Amino acid sequence: MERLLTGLQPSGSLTIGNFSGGIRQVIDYQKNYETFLFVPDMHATTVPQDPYALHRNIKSAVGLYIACGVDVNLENMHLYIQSENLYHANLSWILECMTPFGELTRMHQFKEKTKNKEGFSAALATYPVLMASDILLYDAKYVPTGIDQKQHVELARNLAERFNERYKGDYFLMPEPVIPQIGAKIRDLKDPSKKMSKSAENTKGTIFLLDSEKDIRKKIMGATTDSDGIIKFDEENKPGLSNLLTIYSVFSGLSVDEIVEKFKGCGYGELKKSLADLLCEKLTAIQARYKEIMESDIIDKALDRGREYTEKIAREKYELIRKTVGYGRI
Ligand code: AQP
Repeated sequence: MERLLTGLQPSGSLTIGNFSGGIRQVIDYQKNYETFLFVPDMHATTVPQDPYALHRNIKSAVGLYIACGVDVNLENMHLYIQSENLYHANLSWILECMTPFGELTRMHQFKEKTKNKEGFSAALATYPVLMASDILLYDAKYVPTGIDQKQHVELARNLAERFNERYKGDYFLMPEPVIPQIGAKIRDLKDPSKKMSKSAENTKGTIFLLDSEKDIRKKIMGATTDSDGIIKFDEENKPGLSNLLTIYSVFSGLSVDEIVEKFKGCGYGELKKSLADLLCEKLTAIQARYKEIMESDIIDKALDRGREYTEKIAREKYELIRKTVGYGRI
């Protein structure tokens, strides 16, 4: 079985954007690939985190993966926490030594996350290398992701190629990003020029998977649209409305064309109300499963099994790479 790998950082509570770009794809592909689904908790500390909240968000993220439909009973499903495996950071160091600093500071996410900020951590520049390490340690062929992380998977490809060329061997497999056709960038509901983010300062534009029905309705009904009143998918001129149509498609399984047809001649209010109903139905079902999962031992069992399995693979790869670069004794 070819390998597929992805992770969602526990830097806050997961959003419908994280569902759309990350979790949804794992659910679609989980039966066909050996799946490595991890919690990249080390990525979350690129910005300051409250330790208790971080612990809580890690467990919550795993609970949500499972509640959304990740099947921990599949033998080929491996769930684990990044920081419980020391080889991620060790390989990252080796790769960092092969990465020009300028390559990191030119990245879109670095520019976005440091805009108008001072005193940010060096890790905001280097975390894409840790992400490359997360991927390359396991010879993952496919990396499902939203559009924002595509450039980071490209860095992982560059590093794999650079290492293989420098040390003349097939040490790392070239990973490929897997971007969904629809929903690769869910936008902020209040400011559709931005992507929806779990750590956005204004939470009115973000729908969290654990939001209450009241909040979901309020956020959808208050979403920024435009004033021409015509329901049409046009990301350039109608980014707010197109975003709502995209979210509708992700959660209903209907194509955007089918949704436009369904709401032909209706006002934006009608579309918004129907979308709010749909999200409330889907998210309350996820929340009910989540509650049961959080009260059971499913999470710990899955994480223990995943840690044991993935640590062995990571250790073998790291030992090979460590010797190849000349670390330690002959
Ligand atoms: N708005 C989005 N639309 C589609 N996909 C998205 N992803 C994130 N936001 C959207 C995808 O979710 C997966 C996990 O991302 P992450 O949590 O590891 O990091 P992120 O991309 O930085 O997500 P956030 O929500 O924006 O987190 P913060 O606010 O902490 O930076 C990835 O596949 C990502 O593409």
